[in-house]
Amino acid sequence: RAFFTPIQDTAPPSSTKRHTKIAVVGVGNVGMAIAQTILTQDLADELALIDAKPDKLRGEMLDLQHAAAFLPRTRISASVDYAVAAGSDLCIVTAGARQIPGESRLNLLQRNVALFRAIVPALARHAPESILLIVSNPVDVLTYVAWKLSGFPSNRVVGSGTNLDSSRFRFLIADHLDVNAQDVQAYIVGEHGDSSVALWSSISVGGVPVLSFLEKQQIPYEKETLEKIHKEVVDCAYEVISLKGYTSWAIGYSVANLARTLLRDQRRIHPVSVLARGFFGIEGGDVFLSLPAQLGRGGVLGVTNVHMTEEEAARLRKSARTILELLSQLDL
Ligand code: 6V0
Repeated sequence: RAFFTPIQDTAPPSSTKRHTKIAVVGVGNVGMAIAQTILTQDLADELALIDAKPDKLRGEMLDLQHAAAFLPRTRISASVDYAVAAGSDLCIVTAGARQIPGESRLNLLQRNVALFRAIVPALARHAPESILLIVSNPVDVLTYVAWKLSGFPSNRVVGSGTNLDSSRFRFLIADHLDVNAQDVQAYIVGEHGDSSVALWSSISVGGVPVLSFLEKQQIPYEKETLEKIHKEVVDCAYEVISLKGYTSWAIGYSVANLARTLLRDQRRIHPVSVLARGFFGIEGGDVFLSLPAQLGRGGVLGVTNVHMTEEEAARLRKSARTILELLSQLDL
């Protein structure tokens, strides 16, 4: 006897919401923070986890599955075989090698490129229509690598880039002005890392442009305070890592936020790593770095013509040169 008595002729109407599947590669601190945020925010019907360590992978899968009674219904699967990602709409890559003490950044990068050679073509084969969202560091370089290895059009390859740096920036400005971070519009662009660029000239709070407001009111503001806030954005990742060993919660929320915009076609603007050649005078080759981009179901829909001072644009081009320099040393 069936537990459930089916009612005949109940084929779902054709307008039923389509099935959404997300694959997360790498179930370390970052991958799991992303996975759990995706589950609590009900962003997918199906979540596929992939890692190279089968025991850790199965343990994490079971642990999440055991929360089913408290979560929106999501089918969770896990495998070391990329076939588990078949048909995914979004593939999030967080797999990365850990730095060996004394290892150069370039050597670590080269090892991550080797990992990507195993990961990206496999994802592209099993989920050929998906959007690739790269989180592993150095994220701008690895997003370029993923674009090359996938053969995907550039609008379907995005790096989480400075989305996280920008939310740290908004938090610090909000804290300084005692307002809500959600009312602060502020972007960090360029490289996710030391050469990132704070766009002070375009910051607004509740629609009020901050710098020109202060200038008009002849309120003296200290350039030093502004620079201190940007420096804090750059340094705070190092601080979290030195205190707890890794960063996870903020990157988890930030990537889940990107997943929502992409899969639900929210057309919101996020500072993320996109193919930036030709924008704001960036030249010298194909390079991925963060610009405020409009995202939706089609991936990257466009780049915002955000206001930049000549100094800010010059810093952005310098940031591009830093990444291009790394790319030129890569053995791809
Ligand atoms: P972690 O906890 O070491 O997890 C990495 C995971 O990747 C482990 O579970 C590994 O088993 C797995 N892995 C390694 N090789 C493979 C492979 N070939 N295939 C599948 N899985 C593999 O690291 P953590 O989760 O802390 O960080 C992951 C990556 O995210 C690192 O590169 C970080 O630098 C990067 N971050 C990027 C941020 C951003 O803003 N873009 C922010 C935080 C961390």
